Amino acid sequence: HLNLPTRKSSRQVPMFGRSVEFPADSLPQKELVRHIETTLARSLYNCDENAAYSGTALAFRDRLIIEWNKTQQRQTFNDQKRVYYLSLEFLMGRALDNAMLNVGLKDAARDGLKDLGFRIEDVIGQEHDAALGNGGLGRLAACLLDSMATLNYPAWGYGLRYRYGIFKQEIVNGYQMEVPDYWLDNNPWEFPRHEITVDIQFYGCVRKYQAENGKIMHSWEDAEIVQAVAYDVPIPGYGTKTTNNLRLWSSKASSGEFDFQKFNAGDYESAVADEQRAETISAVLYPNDNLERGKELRLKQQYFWCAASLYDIVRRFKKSKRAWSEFPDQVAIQLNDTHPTLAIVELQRILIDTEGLEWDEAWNIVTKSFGYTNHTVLPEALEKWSVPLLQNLLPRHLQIIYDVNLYFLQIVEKRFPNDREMLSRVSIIEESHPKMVRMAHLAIIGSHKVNGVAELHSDLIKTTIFKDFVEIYGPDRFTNVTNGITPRRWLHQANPRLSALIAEKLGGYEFLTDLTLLDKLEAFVDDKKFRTEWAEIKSANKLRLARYIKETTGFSVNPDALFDVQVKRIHEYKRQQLNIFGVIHRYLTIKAMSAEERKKVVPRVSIFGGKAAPGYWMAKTVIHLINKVSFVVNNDADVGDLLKVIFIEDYNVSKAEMICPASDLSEHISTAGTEASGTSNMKFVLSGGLIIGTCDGANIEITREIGEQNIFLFGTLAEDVEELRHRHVYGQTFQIDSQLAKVFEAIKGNMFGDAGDFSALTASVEQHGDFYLVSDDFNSYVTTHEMVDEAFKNREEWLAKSITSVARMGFFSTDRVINEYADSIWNVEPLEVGKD
Ligand code: T68
Repeated sequence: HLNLPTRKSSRQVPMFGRSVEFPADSLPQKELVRHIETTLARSLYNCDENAAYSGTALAFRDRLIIEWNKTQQRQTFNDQKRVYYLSLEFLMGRALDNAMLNVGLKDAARDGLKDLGFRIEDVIGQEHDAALGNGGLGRLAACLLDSMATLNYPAWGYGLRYRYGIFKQEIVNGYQMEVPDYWLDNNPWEFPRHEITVDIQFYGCVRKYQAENGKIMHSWEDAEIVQAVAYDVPIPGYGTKTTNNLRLWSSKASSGEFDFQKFNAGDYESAVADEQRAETISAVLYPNDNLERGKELRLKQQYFWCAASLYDIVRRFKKSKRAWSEFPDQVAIQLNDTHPTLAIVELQRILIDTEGLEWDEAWNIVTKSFGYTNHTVLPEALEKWSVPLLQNLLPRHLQIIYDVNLYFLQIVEKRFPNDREMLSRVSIIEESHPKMVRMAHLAIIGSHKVNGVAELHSDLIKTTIFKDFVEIYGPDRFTNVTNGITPRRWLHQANPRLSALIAEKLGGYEFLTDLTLLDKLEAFVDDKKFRTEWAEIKSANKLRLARYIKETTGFSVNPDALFDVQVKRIHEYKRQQLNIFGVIHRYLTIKAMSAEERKKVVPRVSIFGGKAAPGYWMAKTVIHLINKVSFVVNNDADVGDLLKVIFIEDYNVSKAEMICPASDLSEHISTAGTEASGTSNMKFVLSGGLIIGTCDGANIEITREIGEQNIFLFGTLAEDVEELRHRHVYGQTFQIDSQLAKVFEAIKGNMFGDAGDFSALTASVEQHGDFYLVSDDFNSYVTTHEMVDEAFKNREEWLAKSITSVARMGFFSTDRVINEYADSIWNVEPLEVGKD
């Protein structure tokens, strides 16, 4: 790092009609002005916020590039084992703020921008989120990259460079509308590498031939070719020079594809159509989370990205001229869910078809190299691809899959003779019509380690969906790595004042790279001044959110009310419907109160945010109901400040950075056993918010760390879910909770507009077996919220819980997560900076 003193802003420079001389120690300012005037060819006289953003980004980018080049050189020269993180999603959010904090010159940039007449927050706000992901899975990938760089691991991310990220959500008359997110114009954070291209094959057929040595070989022929072009994104670490690489592939017609024959024959249109078809592969991110739909284009995306990444990884390995047997000593490939499972098959194909290795030797290398992370037990989210689809698109891969399956089933048959049921249960091929390839089975068989993302989840996969595989391989193939978050973004960047207050108490910012140091905060729980400042920071964060709500929705909320937040993808299993039914119950309760009773009510703001998959009708209905309730409640003068309901449009990473630090309470209320981990629960607690939640995912470990007295748990336990579901369907009578029944009466009485609009929501509970146990958990949910109200009345107690919880969150850093992956799955060492 350049260790430059930060400059006190010596004088204000008016925006217009000035000549400026910049002090020499204001490097960012000098550099950004140079970029505005030269790179952007703009004069300072017409420099708007957007140009100020571009100039600042370019100035910081320059610094990253230098470290990035050095890091890559050092890693190449050192030639030790590298990690390759394959993820179809990287939900990066904004990069400038992160770059400024990592380079360590944010204060200097603030001063420099101020001199030019800009507030740094406004400039940061100009950046378009890089939103190449749906939710938790994509954001986890981004947090892991941050930690790998910070801990100096030689690591690459590989993904797709979608032209359109996750859609932008607009709420029109209470309904979600989807608007395309074209984000690539003026993106200073990516570097096209037009010289790094890979030809990717699709379709065609397989030819058997006899090689010179007499061996029978296979070649994939007459395939269509699409070109993959690399785009690189620098990933700076915090407090280190290490700057790793995220390589995103973009699809392009290969020069052969843009058919000059056709072109010259005057068939210009069809030549261009071919080109567009190739570019379609990386055009759009699929907007489903926890649902698989089996679309051919999605499969094309997966293979395109896996094949390009594998080619790159193999090319890099081959430069070292090592024997193939050393591949697993040089390469660890982690599969973020089953989306990259074809990489397993592709590596086997390269080794046997191109490199001429024997099957067993190749397969041994493959399984030693791969690890697979599972993120869900929901059956509708487990990937399956139809055999005919694969046969057509990737004929050679299908053959290899069948061979892998055959050898695997032979082993199973030997160990469990005569257990035919077992064979059909664990087979990669599901014998349905059409036959389907079960990607999770392939991922398990092709990896040396499989991990879940929280303790309960890792136990569940071992006892339910992957039970047979535990019997076959033994328990050692399965492990747990509980998720985390990067404290750089989710504490230091999102909540700078809290970070500064903690640093003041702990005597520095070391906690940002060793989060367990937070435990030293407990010593200050009773420190009056500290508590006051802590409370003041929360208030300021709430005030900022209140202003944002006013600007964007027009509704005024009382910043002293309890801010109760649920922001995440909208999904029935996450139970936003439980939350909004609870809000309606609260509204009805207040309406029925006397003036005297109302004086005791703790004012609340219920805040929702999140996107529904465009084709997920139930989820869209939930959004519609929230918005209708919001309209009715917020315009009811009789209720006033006692209750407000807000839906924040277009929830994304940068909004999360504003929302998390502003919550008093956040909701993580999935039906027990359905949420693999959850990571926003960690973000809220790390910013001093409390949680209401079920015994699900990482909530359980959060409870263990922070203490039961500091969290509001409620609801059915995972072990009881199945029995209840069974009773709902086969029991004599299904009695809906009486308080929930009143909520449904209100909805059916058209209190929130046409009841017909919401009949699917009530029917799902009353008529369709209440699969998500909304009725079963309703009473305990409402009662627990009453406890929350009581607790919030005692501000001092609440503050103590808040501080204690933060102090005990050390475990949930992705730094810990990465070290666990490195030790127990990848077997990689950091490459110490300055030791080359
Ligand atoms: C989430 N999964 C889990 N999936 O739901 C969450 N799925 O519990 C966990 O904390 C998080 O992963 C990180 O482990 C997802 O976010 C998806 O977004 C997704 C996208 C495409 C296909 C399937």
